[in-house]
Amino acid sequence: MTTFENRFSALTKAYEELLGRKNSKVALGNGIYDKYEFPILTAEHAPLIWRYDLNPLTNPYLMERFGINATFNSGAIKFNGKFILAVRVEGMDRKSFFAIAESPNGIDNFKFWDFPITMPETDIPDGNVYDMRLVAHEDGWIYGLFCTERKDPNAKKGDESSAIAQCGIARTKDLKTWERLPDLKTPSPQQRNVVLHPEFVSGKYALYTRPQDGFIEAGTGGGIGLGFTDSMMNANVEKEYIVDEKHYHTVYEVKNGQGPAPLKTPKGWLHLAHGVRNTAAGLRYVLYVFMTDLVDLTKVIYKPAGYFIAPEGNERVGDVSNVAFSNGWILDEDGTVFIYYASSDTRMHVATSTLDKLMDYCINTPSDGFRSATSVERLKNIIEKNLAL
Ligand code: M1P
Repeated sequence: MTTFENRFSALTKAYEELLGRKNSKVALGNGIYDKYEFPILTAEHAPLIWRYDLNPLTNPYLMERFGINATFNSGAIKFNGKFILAVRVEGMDRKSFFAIAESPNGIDNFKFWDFPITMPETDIPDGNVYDMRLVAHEDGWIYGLFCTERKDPNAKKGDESSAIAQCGIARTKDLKTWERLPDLKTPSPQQRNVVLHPEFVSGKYALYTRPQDGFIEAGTGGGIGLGFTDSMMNANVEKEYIVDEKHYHTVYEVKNGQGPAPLKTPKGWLHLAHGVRNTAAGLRYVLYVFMTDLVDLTKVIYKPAGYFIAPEGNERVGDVSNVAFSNGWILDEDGTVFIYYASSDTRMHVATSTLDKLMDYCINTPSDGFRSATSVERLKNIIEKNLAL
């Protein structure tokens, strides 16, 4: 056998084994959700037809021609009976793009479609695009809202890092053909983590925003905001109302951001968000949940203290270590919630729960008292009740 034939046969075998691998729940868990043994998508899940020129004449050594660095921060939707992720795929050239991966059961056998998404551009080309939130809006379109990043035109000579992040908007009916709409306009100089609410609110589109001063720092604009626009064709939010603020000595003291679109429950809208705090080892990103009023979307009605999902074990290590990030979840017909989260800007995982469990967690977990003494009081309350049983 030639070098090409040997490598092709070994690569195909390894790839098929990876895609066919069954995933199982990690034993015991915390009663709120179950994590799973394996990541659901890694760079190695990228199809061989992406990574290699498979012609022995032009690639006799069967070398990688288009290296994939990571597969993370994915939007999610159930579509035609399949669990669909709009994955942030990052090449070795550091550019991110979107590609659809689908699974029959939501926990394993995720397979990329042959072609990545061809995302049309606006008049100002995107430098990098990432973190798409997929939302089936009641207007009949599926929207993909994502971050579009471009070099800051006012960057000083020699500054090749300063960038401006804004919210790109596209819509589709089939997840294959995408229509790009103008970027969102808001009063904030930068925007990331913008998410479309799935229902009209008083006839308007509602958008969760994250006003921020700089490319990295949320600064004075920190918090998850909410704004309204008459149309998505020229989306323009004139005022942002802060729904969930940053707060001293919490897991979201530096910045936070809405995850996927909230899920409607009988008791309120259920939100998944990420919170960021600083440490001597750098920023730490964790996920937390809260609920807002069904009518007044700016009113937080339940918010458990602390984090819901944090990076653990191998999840803690990657390109940007100590990060858990989510921009996709799926509520299935039977009430199961598939929570898709990425670890350390490197790979995708799933955790499963139910709408009932998540509501119970939100409503019955004590909220943050913001001081050590209040945490001790909450703990004593639980202990006393248990000892009285
Ligand atoms: O590197 C961690 C995350 O950083 C950004 O999130 P935020 O805007 O909240 O700081 C994003 O670039 C995100 O993609 C990334 O996972």
